[in-house]
Amino acid sequence: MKILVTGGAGFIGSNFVHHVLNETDHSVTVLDKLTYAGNRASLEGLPEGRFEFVQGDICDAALLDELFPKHDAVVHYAAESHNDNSLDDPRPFLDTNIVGTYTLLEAARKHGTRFHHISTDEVYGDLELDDPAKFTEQTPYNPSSPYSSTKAGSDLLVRAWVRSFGVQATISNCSNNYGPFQHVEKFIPRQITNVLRGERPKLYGTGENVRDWIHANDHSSAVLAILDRGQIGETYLIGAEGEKNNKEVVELILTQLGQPADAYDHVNDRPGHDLRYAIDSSRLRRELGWEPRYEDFEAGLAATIEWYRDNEAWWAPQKDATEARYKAQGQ
Ligand code: NAD
Ligand code: TDX
Repeated sequence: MKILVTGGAGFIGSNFVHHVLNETDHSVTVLDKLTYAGNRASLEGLPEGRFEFVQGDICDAALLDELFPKHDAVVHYAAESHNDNSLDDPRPFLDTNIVGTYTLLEAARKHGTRFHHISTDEVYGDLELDDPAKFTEQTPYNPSSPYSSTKAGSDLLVRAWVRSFGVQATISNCSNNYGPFQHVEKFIPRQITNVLRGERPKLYGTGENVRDWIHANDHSSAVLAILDRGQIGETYLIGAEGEKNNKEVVELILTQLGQPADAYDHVNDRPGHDLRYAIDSSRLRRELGWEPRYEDFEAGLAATIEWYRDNEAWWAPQKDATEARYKAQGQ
């Protein structure tokens, strides 16, 4: 297959591109606008004959008309992805997440292209800390932030284009990813790079908020399984039983880096901060036979810390501007 990967210079998209080129015979074209979150350096050293990079915007219908007929499938990762940025300026989230997804769906309809839409568990809102239930494919949509509401809107567009126009699409909603190539604005890389620079980690509010962590490579293997064997029109939840509260994660990072576990600061909480996410991925496991390979979070975190230690040249150029933005928000 020839796969067009939107947002392939971002965190999870670049992990997917490496995964596909390592694990299959498919070839890949990345379509990426290279916003502040995209990094060409995340795609270095890939086999030339099977990999191509196109810089461009998913809202550019004429460019999509050129690219779609040359590909068998499109996997759509491109998005504005950071909740804090969406609270500061929601507009780019509407443009890329809503209008961009609409533009891609119209191209998929016109060219009859298989389409896989990457989404998030945040479309379901949040859970109480002691709620025994987890999100399933049947959980009603209830997004909280401008980011998650635009992702929810994009999911609904995909469902409508399947039902109304017969577009050959699937959707996946995944929990929080960690691993190499994640922008330092996000929680885990921010804290690792703070400690590596001699700064203290910054915990929003009390730190009791729970996220359900999955390694980006496990997300990639799940997406490949859905592309291969998923049922058109269906939604699959992706998760790896990785619930941890933010305080526990910061303490692990500090300990693994040889610091006292309490050497962090509490900073302003995120407005509207979702309390807890938890994924029930039994449909994906049962119907498509998928299993996560990186189930030991502490080992995965240690490897991620090593990656940031070894790749300061990759993250250092983003760090000062990111911290300046957070400082202005008291975070
Ligand atoms: P990211 O911010 O690291 O990367 C986004 C990429 O999209 C960047 O390379 C950026 O340049 C590109 N992009 C942005 N706007 C574009 C446009 N208009 N045209 C073309 N390219 C554009 O994001 P990420 O964390 O890798 O997330 C990727 C996808 O996975 C998103 O759809 C996100 O909603 C979803 N997701 C993320 C997580 C997570 O934990 N990070 C969890 C579940 C789902
Ligand atoms: O400095 C910080 N301190 C802190 O306590 C930052 C940056 C975050 N946090 C908290 C907020 C969240 O409870 O850590 C948790 C994780 O924060 P983020 O990394 O911003 O992720 P989150 O808001 O949970 O969203 C992520 O997972 C779902 C991705 O960014 C989304 O793209 C994805 O859809």
